[in-house]
Amino acid sequence: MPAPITPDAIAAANAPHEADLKRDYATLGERLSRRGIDIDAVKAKIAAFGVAVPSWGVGTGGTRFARFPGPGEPRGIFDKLDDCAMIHRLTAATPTVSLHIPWDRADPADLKAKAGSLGLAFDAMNSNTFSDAPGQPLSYKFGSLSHTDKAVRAQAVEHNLDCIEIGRAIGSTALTVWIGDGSNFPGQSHFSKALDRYLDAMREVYAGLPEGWRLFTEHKMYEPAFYSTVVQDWGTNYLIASELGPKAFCLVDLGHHAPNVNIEMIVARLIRFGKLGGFHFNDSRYGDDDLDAGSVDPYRLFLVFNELIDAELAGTDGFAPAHMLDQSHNVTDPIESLMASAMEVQRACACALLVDRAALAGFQEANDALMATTTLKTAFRTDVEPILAMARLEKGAAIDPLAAYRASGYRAKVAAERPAASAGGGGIV
Ligand code: LRH
Ligand code: MN
Ligand code: MN
Repeated sequence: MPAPITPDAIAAANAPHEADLKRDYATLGERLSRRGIDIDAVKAKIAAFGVAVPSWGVGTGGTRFARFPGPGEPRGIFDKLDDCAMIHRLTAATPTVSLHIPWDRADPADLKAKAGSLGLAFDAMNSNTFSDAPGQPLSYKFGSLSHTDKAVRAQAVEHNLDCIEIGRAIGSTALTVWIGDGSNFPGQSHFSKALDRYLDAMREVYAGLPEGWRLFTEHKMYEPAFYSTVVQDWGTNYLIASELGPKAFCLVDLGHHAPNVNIEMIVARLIRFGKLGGFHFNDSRYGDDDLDAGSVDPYRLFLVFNELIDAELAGTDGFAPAHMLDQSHNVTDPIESLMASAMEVQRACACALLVDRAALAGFQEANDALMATTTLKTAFRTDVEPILAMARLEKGAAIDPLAAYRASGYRAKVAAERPAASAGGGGIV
């Protein structure tokens, strides 16, 4: 096991930056107080904010064409948890890990013990019926929960119930279901019958939810199916969550929409009807690119958080969306990318907390379009880095996590212990 970075090493990395940070924080605090904002209150919110790391994100994902593994690729879930712990120690922003079964299958007692020893807990479980596990009796080539064959559907239901069992044993309280079911040719699949079969199967999964659990259904417009997809957009997802019942909610993966779709508005709609379950944060330019959160369009991420903070301040009943990352890394060290993304999500949240909501409401009422949009821009343009860094410092994390990570030599250490992974074909979707 690699030596995790110690509090002393983090303190040593922080020492040369501390005085500057304190000055920057005080200056920003003064500027914000002129706007009627208490910087310490914003910092407290950020300190309490966490986003889950996807276990699959700490490995090199690859594309449909190739995978170029980096040094020190995790060999399995226990190595992945070590990497996740590194991310959390340096950022104090990722206290939980979201597992994918069967990729992360292991004895639940061992999973729980390992995570506990690293100070981590588990977020939503993710089932996988979009690929065939070795030795699996029936194939998902033509679908899973919506398959025409009842036996395949039953196998997929059983897998989801199994994920719930594992989740229950390790302290998770949610199951995320994304299926790749769909068709490649017009006429290949009967749209309504496929959806009905999916709903029937999901009713069985829903019936297996333990007390206090939530079920997240995740939509995605296309891929791997290229003509039609069973759970293709937020509208269908909303209908599904409504059909299933009060424990079912929609999960919004930012990369799963048509180009130009107004994602923040979808978020607002789902909030309005009490069906927003949570997020898979990432960024994209073309499709489900799974790029680092906020790396392409940070303003969109901010606009999503603008809706979330608006709902939180309005005291929307039972509002508790799950925040998770879902990324795939091909050209960066995954630990660095995940740290950067967690901080981008925090940044979007902090900026959204700075929006002058009374002013915005006034401009909206008065139809003052320019001042309304300027109100959002004023918040977005504020450099909140001192708030994020101070929250990290006070929690024993790094002022500059990327620099501290590079200085730690962690990647070289794990590369010495973990055998080099072989390059190969396509990765995850
Ligand atoms: C599908 C998806 C879904 C899967 C993950 C690996 O594209 O976003 O969340 O579980 O990728
Ligand atoms: Mn996703
Ligand atoms: Mn995806």
